[in-house]
Amino acid sequence: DEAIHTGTGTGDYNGTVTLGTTKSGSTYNLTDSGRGNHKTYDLNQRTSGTGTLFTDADDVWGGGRQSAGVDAHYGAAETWDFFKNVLGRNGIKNNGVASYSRTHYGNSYVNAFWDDSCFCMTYGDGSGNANPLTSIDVAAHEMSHGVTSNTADLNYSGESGGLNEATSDIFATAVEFYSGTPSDPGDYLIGEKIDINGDGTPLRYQDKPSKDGASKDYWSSGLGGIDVHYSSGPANHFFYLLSEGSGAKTINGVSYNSPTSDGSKVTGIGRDKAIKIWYKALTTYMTSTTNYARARTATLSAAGDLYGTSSAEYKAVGAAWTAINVK
Ligand code: ASN
Ligand code: ZN
Ligand code: CA
Repeated sequence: DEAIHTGTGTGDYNGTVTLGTTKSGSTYNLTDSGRGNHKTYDLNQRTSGTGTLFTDADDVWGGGRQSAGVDAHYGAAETWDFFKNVLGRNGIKNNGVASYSRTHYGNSYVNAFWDDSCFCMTYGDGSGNANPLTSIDVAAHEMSHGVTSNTADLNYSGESGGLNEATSDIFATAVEFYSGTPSDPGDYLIGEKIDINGDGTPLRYQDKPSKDGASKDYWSSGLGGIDVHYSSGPANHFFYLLSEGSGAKTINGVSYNSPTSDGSKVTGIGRDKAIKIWYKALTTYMTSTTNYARARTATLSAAGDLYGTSSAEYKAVGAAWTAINVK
């Protein structure tokens, strides 16, 4: 006697949200049958296995150990809905089959990750000033690694590794705007809720990636030699410029000021078109060895398919790559 239910949950980040749950006997559990039976588990500080499926007596979730489960389950659901409703993709493999989420990994673990071998996402609790790693942009980032693995499969080193990382950041931002809870409205910052530095700053900035002290704003010939979380910078910057344009802008209370390598001005085409172009490029034109130069070609091809090669959208794609020194 298993039945689909809609619970409510309050985690650390998204206010009170609805959750896809299942009733088994007299107990509810975090199994989302409307989204491929996505399940969310409590690893109980272990670092292997799946731990235990979260259960609850009254389908009202949150507090204590459940809060991370609520946020992880919600983040996976919103990411699933974004890919389905905005991009027409039915799950990570486009076959309706869900991954699963594991929370409370290890002790004071300040990271989250996607793993191809388990087809699952895993979240640490954070430590010190670093909050649990279960904010929606982090969840969407990790789940999007699964999409990349099952499409372009960009090699996780060199320039393709930077493009792989940027792809996860780009979808992370798109999902955060799509979901848009009052307590975590959309922004072009990655991991701003985690407070990993203890001073309120995010992990990464898409309008001007060098604000993190390590990421690059523009392509240069040495880019493939640095960590993929820093060589992602120019592609994140491309996405910001294509979406919002260069110069100063405030969105949902956050101020941005995005520069260009050559002083050119870029006019944005909006996030909705930019994300459709990136997704089509990722799923149609990019391969495991795509570098920045070929990413330019891939996104131009995608923009041509979607909007025509004479369109303002096509021209903006070229202008945004030129602005980050990919010509
Ligand atoms: N959170 C990191 C990422 O998704 C974990 C890692 O570096 N593998 O990129
Ligand atoms: Zn990543
Ligand atoms: Ca964010």
